Amino acid sequence: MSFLVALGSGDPDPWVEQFRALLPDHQIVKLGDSYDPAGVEFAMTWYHPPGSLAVYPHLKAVFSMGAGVDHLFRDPNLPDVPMARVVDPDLTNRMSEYVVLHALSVMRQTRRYRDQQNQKLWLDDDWQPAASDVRVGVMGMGVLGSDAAHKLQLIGFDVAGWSRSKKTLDGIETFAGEAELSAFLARTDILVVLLPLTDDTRGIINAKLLKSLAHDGRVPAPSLINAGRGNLQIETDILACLDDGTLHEVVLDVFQIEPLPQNSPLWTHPRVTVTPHNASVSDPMAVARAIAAQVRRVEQGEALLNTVSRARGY
Ligand code: NDP
Ligand code: OXD
Repeated sequence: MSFLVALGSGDPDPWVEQFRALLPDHQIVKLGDSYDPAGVEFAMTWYHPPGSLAVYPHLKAVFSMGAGVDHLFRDPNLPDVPMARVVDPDLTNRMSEYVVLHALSVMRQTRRYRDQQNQKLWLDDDWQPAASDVRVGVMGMGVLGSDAAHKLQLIGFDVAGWSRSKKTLDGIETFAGEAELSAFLARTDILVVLLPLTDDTRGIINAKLLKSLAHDGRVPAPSLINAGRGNLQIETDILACLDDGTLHEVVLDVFQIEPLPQNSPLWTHPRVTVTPHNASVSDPMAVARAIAAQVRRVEQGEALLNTVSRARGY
């Protein structure tokens, strides 16, 4: 029986080596090797070439190498087998670090003070809101969003979350679905986006949504942090909202096109922070161990963990 490493980009060899150590009773192969398709029972993918998983008659499960699974649904010939994604405490912690870092940085105006320092400018200015006065709204209250919300709450922010289904969380106001979206946005000074990219969420961060954030004078204007997926956002709308005062500051880890093209105005906008899709990088060893454990579960007749729903797209 074989385990296939199906990467559309990046070097598969370190993965092949790890899976050889973790699953010594399996033949570990990668796309392009010569092997018997009938022997392939499991595949790990990251942006596999569309159609490339459709040729394995005995495939039992597909594993996304990352937490996000939008790359799977690019493939119209995705095999009809159970799929799972990565949930890993290390990945979750790193994302929360990113979110807390940038929420604090926006609130404490580090960008402005850096500029003032560059100009040797000492201004008498004691407007510094307390975290409890700043309302953070987390869009996407799944594994990553709920951990980030909890850690933002520990810092003292006034935190709310929005998801598809209603959640009950201690001290965090929760909103669900389309019907409660406007109320969620209207109480948000810093919007943190940790949604998956699906048919329902594509382009959701647009001018209409950004104009619905709190504009009630609590902060100069609301700010945006997106570490979910680039195609959740309309970048021309974000730039226009920065320039017309709808938005104060923007932190983006993900972009409509990655790598971010050299001619994107986001690179040089004075109130935009760009990070290269590394808000939370997966530790390859932890990911490989988690996937190997999932293979063992299937082989022992146990249910897969962290499954992906085809109907929901995440
Ligand atoms: P989860 O599947 O655990 O959570 C997704 C959340 O989004 C859930 O709360 C879900 O609601 C909510 N959601 C989905 N669709 C909608 C919708 N239409 N309306 C409202 N809420 C919706 O995912 P994770 O938290 O593990 O990861 C989130 C995303 O983060 C990944 O999909 C990936 O794109 C991104 N990511 C980015 C990384 C980076 O380095 N930048 C690293 C890792 C992941 P419900 O709870 O009701 O199901
Ligand atoms: C992921 C990512 O989805 O790195 O894991 O973006």
